Amino acid sequence: MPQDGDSGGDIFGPIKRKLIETKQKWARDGRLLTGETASPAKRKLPPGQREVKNWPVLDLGSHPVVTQKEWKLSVTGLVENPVSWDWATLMAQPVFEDTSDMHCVTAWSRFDNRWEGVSARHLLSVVKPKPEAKFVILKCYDGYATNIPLSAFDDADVLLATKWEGKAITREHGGPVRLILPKLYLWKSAKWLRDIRFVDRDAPGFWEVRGYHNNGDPWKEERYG
Ligand SMILES: Nc1nc2c(c(=O)[nH]1)N[C@H]1C(S)=C(S)[C@@H](COP(=O)(O)O)O[C@H]1N2
Ligand SMILES: [Mo]
Repeated sequence: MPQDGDSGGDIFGPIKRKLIETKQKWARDGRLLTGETASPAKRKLPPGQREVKNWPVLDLGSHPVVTQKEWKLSVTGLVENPVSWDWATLMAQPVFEDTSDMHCVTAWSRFDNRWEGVSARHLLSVVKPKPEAKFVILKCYDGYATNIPLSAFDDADVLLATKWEGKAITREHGGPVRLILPKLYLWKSAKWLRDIRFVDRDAPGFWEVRGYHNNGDPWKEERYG
């Protein structure tokens, strides 16, 4: 008696029968199965990183008190239009929103952070760096500094962030304004941002002169240099 799904081999002929047998063997062998799943737990992290759900605080230990009223950002150096922005001027710029990941050199990563602020590319369109400008030096209200190639600063996911997950960035995380540069380790994302300077020669910052890598790409594991 023919079973369901068995429409009687004879009408197919020997060639088709061979084909079906081959496919059946593949099915038994699990051919083309990767053993991977699309589960979120398998989402790719840079080498040596582990995922955290909280947001750790890391800095030199002093959390400067900078109110929105006191906050000022100067953008100088090799640019056509140097600017000094106060809070009201910053708020008058186009709002930029983006979701990105954070990778800290101390091996934690946090996926899908929703940021709001002013995009680096908008800032660049306002100040217009000169062709000689190759690096960006960031200085902060706690005395911290870090250096970034202009090519990394000039990216679609870089911003002067004022909000995280819809709320003002807290003082401990660098509020009122910090940089967010998702493609490099988080030490490049300067908190309590005060000064951005465009220069032609690189000037390693606080951690870069203390053994951290000058560039800091997590996917290349550029932790120490
Ligand atoms: N102004 C300033 N920015 C800073 C630092 C700092 O000490 N001062 N630490 C850096 C380092 S080493 C890290 S890992 C991140 C931590 O940011 P978070 O505390 O918001 O997680 O800030 C970076 N930006
Ligand atoms: Mo760090």
